[in-house]
Amino acid sequence: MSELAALIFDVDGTLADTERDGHRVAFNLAFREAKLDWDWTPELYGELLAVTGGKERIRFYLEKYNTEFKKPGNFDDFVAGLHAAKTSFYTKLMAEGAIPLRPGVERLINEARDAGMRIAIATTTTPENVTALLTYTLGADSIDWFEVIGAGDIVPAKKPAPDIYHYVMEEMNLAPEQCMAFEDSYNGIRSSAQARLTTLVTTNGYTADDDFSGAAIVLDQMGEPDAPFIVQSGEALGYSYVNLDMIRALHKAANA
Ligand code: XBP
Ligand code: MG
Repeated sequence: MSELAALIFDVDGTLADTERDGHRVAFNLAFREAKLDWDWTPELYGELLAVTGGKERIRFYLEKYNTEFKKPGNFDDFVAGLHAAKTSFYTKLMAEGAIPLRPGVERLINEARDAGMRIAIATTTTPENVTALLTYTLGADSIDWFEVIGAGDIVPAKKPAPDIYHYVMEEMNLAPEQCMAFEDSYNGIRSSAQARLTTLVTTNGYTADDDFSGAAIVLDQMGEPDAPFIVQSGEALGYSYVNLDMIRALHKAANA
């Protein structure tokens, strides 16, 4: 059996609850700036999350929810421009400290670093967004803690395709059985499971009812010593908050 060598984290929904009060708000600010009357409500945004990637999500919205909109001739540039504005608004929101890390995330990352465990990121979001979130939560130095930050358009096929996990593992020269993935959504678990990774899921408001088949365990959060997680499916092996011992035990059970 392979020993656990690395933790690979998804970002949105896993490290921080960024979708409703971060990405969604930034999209709406970009729409307003472009004089578009589009309004992505929290409910509508939950449906738009079916598609990963901001540019892809804008296209999906126009194809499915706003078919009356007359697309400009230079449609690709139009989408790219809107999305660039959205990224700028999003990173400003992060700089204002709009979104904290989820419970247990900072503790687990620190524990992993202290133990010499390798850490990396596999996300569909734009690289600048990852840098901004890390900088304004863990500090600018934290960007270098992650050996690989696989993000955005670095792979053409975003989650649920497994490509971003393949990219990260290839960069780290690791096999799936040496890694543990952390995800929060249906598209996320599809991606990590297809890459044959043992995956710990923490759900959030948008993903609580998702299908997490293939996950080693599904929790409501990582939890803290004084604020235990709730198990949604799987076996917590006697643990009440996620720490490195629990991750090693889950990894061992899944890869036995
Ligand atoms: C979440 C996503 C992203 C963000 C928006 O990815 O699907 O598209 O919602 O970011 P993950 P961009 O959970 O894998 O981190 O607008 O930069 O694409
Ligand atoms: Mg996610």
